[in-house]
This record gives sequence, C-alpha cells and structure tokens, in this order.
Amino acid sequence: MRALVTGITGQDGSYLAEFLLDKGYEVYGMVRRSSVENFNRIEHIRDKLKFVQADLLDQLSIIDAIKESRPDEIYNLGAMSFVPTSWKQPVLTGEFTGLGVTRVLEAARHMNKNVKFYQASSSEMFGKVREIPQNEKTPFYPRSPYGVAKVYGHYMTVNYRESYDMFACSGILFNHESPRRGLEFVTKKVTYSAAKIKLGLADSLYLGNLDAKRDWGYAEDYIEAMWLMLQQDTPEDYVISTGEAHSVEEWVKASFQCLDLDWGKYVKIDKSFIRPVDVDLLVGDSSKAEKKLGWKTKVSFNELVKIMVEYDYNYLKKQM
Ligand code: NAP
Ligand code: F7E
Repeated sequence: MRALVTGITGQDGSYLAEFLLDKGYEVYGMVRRSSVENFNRIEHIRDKLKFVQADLLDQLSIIDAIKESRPDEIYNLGAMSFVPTSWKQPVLTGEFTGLGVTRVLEAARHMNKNVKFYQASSSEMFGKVREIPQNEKTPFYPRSPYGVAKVYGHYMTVNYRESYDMFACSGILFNHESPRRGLEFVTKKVTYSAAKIKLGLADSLYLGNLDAKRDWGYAEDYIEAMWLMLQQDTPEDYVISTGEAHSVEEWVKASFQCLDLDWGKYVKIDKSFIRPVDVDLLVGDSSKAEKKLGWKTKVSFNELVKIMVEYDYNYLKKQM
C-alpha cells in the first residue's frame, strides 16, 4: 500500500507516518519548499520516507505529487492550523485550510478516482456549540476564519463523496496533543513553560482565557482513527474525542502540580492572548467511532498532562 500524507512535518503527520510505516506502507510526504528544512518531527524516520515537493496553494504541484506517489490513500493533514493566526491572515487561511482541500480532491479525482481520501476536519467547526456533547449530526457554528475554512473543506469532502462516488471521509477530531505539539498551542505552551520555571529558566507564564473548556486527547491515539476510517467498506464521517471537557485552568493546575509548583504564583493574564471571540466549550461524543471503528481513546487527561510535562522537563534539562 502507498499513502500520500500532506502536512507530514506537523504533529499529526509525523505520528501518522510512523504508524503507516509500521503497517508496511510506502509513505510519501508532501512538503513545501522552505529556506530552512523543517523535518525535526520526522528526522528519526526520514530515511524510510519518500518526499514530494508541493504546496496546497499550487494545483499543478499537487497533481504532480499524486502522479509521482500513485497513492492508494491520501491523508490531507496540511493546513494553517493555529486559530489566532487565522484572524490575522483570513484569506491565506482560506486558501490553505479551505481551498487546499478542493485542490487535493480535484487532483485525486482527475488522477485516480478510486483513491481513498481522508480530510482533517476539526471540532472548531462546532464553535458556538448547538448541543452538548457534539456528534456527527450537530450543526456547525464556526467562530474563527480557521473554523469557517474547515467547514468549507468538510463539505467539499462530503460533496466529492456524493457527487463523484469517491471514498472520501472527514474525521472531525477534537483537540489532540503530544510532546510534538507546536509551542504556541496552549497545552504545550503551559507544559513547556512550567518545566522552564521548575528548572529556573523562566519565572512567569502569560496566558489568555483560562475558562475555555476543551476535549483534549492524545495525538497518537487519534492517528489510528484516521487510518481506520479508510479501512471501512463505506466512506463516512466520524467524531473523534475523549468525551471529557477540562478548562484551560485545569490544564495549567495539573501541569504545575506535576512539578510540585503552585501555578497561582507564576501564571499571569495577558489580554493580547484573548481572541476576538472564543469557543467556550467543546466536548465530543465518539460513540459512532466506538461502535463502527472499534476506536476508543486510551490516554486520560492526567496521563496526557504527565506525558507532556515529563517530556518537556527532560528535554530542557538535557539542553542545560
Ligand atoms: P500542524 O502541526 O500545524 O501541522 C500542519 C502541517 O501543514 C505542517 O506539516 C505544515 O507544513 C503543513 N502546511 C501548512 N501549510 C501548507 C501548505 N500551504 N502546503 C503544504 N503543507 C502545508 O497541525 P497538526 O496539529 O498536525 O494538525 C494536522 C491537521 O489536523 C491540520 O489540518 C489541523 O488543522 C487539523 N486538526 C488538528 C487538530 C489538533 O488538535 N491537532 C484537531 C482537529 C484538526 P510546514 O511544516 O511546512 O509548516
Ligand atoms: O487554544 C485558550 C484559547 O490554541 C485552546 C488547533 O489544533 O484545536 C486547536 O485549536 C484554548 C482556547 O487550541 C492561551 O483561547 C488561553 O480557548 O491550544 P489552542 P484551539 O484554538 O482549541 C482545534 C481542534 C484545531 O482544529 C486547531 O487546529 O486555550 N488559551 N491562553 C490560549 N491559547 C493559546 N494558544 N495561547 C494562550 O496563551
């Protein structure tokens, strides 16, 4: 089996590449040209991967990437994925995160309509939630240019499935984290800063809205769900989540507690991290995935905090 993964240099792409290699896939990563190589998350497996240079903004380069890799499965994980940046660059976000999906679908349709396609949709599409918990039937109400772009990508995936009978699935994944999470996302920002404080490398941490609640799972668990969706007899969309919501404050408390630190002494609010509007509460209902895919989250909230805090602490200590 051959897979083409867009966004292979990202958090999810790196775990998915490992997972597919273990399953015996030939894995092609689509990477965009950069003046400085950005392979740190896949450095340990780079010799086993094949790379095709392309950009989600460039239709012909995607066609070439598919021509060269001749994939049985395409995982479209590439996107501008940081919500605050989507207000600063709404048009570019629409291009990468929204239209990029259509470019990959169009290329796939013209090159090989039988290819299986996975779209990385997001719980951000639920935004100002219409019901609690959110499932595959919950209406969308996105609250950021990122969320809006994801809704577009989601419906294009559904549309290509229904219009062209393509095996196209959309995984509506709730927040998932890991030691490989980008430093600007709140979970990693907190665990990394708490570790720095413990080691005497920092004395404070500035955050925005501590009341927002998220359904945080472990990225490695969630990767398996992507693959499972493409192994079914029929293409469908699935919500992937833990079913538990915790506030940012709870994440902060748990992270500092892991290092025997009193978070109240170090955490300060900086209004610049507060968004024009926030998503107050996300909590998913994955019973469909549980029933049809046999998928279930394995890592609990406290285990996830511990994995990330320990990783960051050990990493920073080694650098000293
Ligand atoms: P990430 O770490 O930010 O990785 C994003 C990837 O997209 C990177 O490899 C990046 O490449 C690539 N990319 C960005 N713009 C591109 C372009 N124009 N052409 C080609 N590649 C481009 O994101 P992640 O956390 O792994 O998430 C993977 C996907 O799942 C994203 O679509 C995200 O929106 C979605 N998602 C994530 C979560 C979550 O909680 N993590 C939840 C739901 C959905 P560079 O390295 O070159 O920047
Ligand atoms: O924010 C609050 C912030 O940036 C979580 C992406 O992977 O998941 C992610 O999007 C919450 C928000 O993730 C800070 O206001 C407080 O309420 O870690 P985040 P996100 O926006 O939920 C979804 C599912 C995706 O699809 C996205 O690609 O934390 N918060 N203080 C903060 N957030 C950040 N980043 N920084 C702070 O200082």
